[in-house]
Amino acid sequence: MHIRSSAAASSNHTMMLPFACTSSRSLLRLPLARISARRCFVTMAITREISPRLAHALTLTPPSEEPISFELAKKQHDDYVLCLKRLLPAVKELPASEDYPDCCFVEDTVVVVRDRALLMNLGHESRRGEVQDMKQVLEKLPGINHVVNMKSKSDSATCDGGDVLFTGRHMFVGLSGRTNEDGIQVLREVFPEYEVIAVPVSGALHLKSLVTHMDTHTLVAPTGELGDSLLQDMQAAERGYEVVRLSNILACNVVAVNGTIIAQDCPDSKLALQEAAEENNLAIEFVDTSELAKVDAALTCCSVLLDVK
Ligand code: CIR
Repeated sequence: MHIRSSAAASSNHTMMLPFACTSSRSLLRLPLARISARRCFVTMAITREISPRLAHALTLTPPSEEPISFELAKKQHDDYVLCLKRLLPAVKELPASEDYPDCCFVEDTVVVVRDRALLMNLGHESRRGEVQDMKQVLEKLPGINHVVNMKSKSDSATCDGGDVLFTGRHMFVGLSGRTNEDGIQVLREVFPEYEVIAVPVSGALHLKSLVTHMDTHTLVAPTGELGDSLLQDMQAAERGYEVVRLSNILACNVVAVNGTIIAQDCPDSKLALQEAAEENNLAIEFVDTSELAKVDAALTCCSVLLDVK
């Protein structure tokens, strides 16, 4: 019961119970085919190189004493892209932009579900121009049949892709400093076949800074009250999610790709994640993007994942 042991790190174990519901035994009773059917399939990723002006990227937190190192950030980003290349048949890398210090955080620019792409009107004005290059790429991509601009649907709507957690069954959207109610309404309009659930976000930049998914039925979320209230707002248990609880928030941001999860190499959560991956019949690869975390970036933000035929 490894996941329960990570859950036990919560400050409030009683409240945790509805969400700490994965156990080796319950999963072992599930046929392997059913576990495999929960995997997230991806055919392609889009990434973008780090801007030479990364040092000017937005930050919520005061800049750390140690300034961000472009070289180290680039190496960490390159390692992440290499990892994607090992797992995916295609990775399209866009060149960096001098104009947009945050340009490598492509996840924020678009939400894609199969052949439909919704270009975001990003919450921070300084990042809005990043969408143009993504638009050009998507419009030329075979398999993408609809490219819609959020701005064309509503003038007041804003949303960052980092707030959109699409598990394959539900679309949870963070109501954050970057994403507003009108933005969530546009998502409902463009993806009407999915339930779009607004989730208030505090204490982090985006919803996915706090919670992500390993597969279509398993979330990764922080221990403690922060995770408890988030999971309650998401009605995670009622919607049939098992949850891996980790004490390190950065480690809760994982990327699910074709039966493998890519995760941050955080020593305090590594073992719990490894055990959780194994219990869910998933492989795991660890990377380090700690330098990008200095500008509030998580792992998911460095790619747009597509399932195009
Ligand atoms: C920003 O504040 O917009 C960037 N410095 C970080 C964006 C990270 N995006 C993400 O995790 N989805």
